[in-house]
Amino acid sequence: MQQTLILLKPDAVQRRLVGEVIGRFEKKGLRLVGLKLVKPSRDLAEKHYAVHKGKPFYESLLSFLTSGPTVAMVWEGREAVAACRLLMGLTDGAKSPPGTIRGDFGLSVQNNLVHGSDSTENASIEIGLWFKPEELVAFTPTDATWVG
Ligand code: IDP
Ligand code: MG
Repeated sequence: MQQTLILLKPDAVQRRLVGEVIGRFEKKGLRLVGLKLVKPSRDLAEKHYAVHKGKPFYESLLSFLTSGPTVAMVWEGREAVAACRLLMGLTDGAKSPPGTIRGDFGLSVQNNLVHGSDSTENASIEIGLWFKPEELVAFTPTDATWVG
């Protein structure tokens, strides 16, 4: 079963959208296996966004991610990586379709509420950055045979 790292970035917390956004992942049928509130250090933010080092928005992105509490989560389910990316929408809120998290709640490119791993390889790396193995809780949901 695939796992993916989802972050509710500081804008989602500040704008009180945590419950709304978590509800979308829950209702999709994904199962929550890890959850915590983190004020990311510069070191953690650098590691998380290492692929963007050198880009014009890199420093601003790090300031944004380290500016306040972020909700870090691991969600599990069939095709969880792609399913979560579809729920999130496109990077730019202004271009993201209605019905997606970014399309429904923002216009910004940077302050786009949510992060989701973009591949199973990156999911595994990112989960390792944000969570210790003992912080993830495996369980079988009672509706598993219905939801998939
Ligand atoms: P993604 O989050 O949709 O995977 P990435 O291209 O991996 O998008 O970029 C990581 C994050 O960097 C974005 O979610 C957004 O917060 C920020 N970002 C991406 N492109 C820009 C940009 O052109 N200007 C400002 N911030 C950006
Ligand atoms: Mg990305």
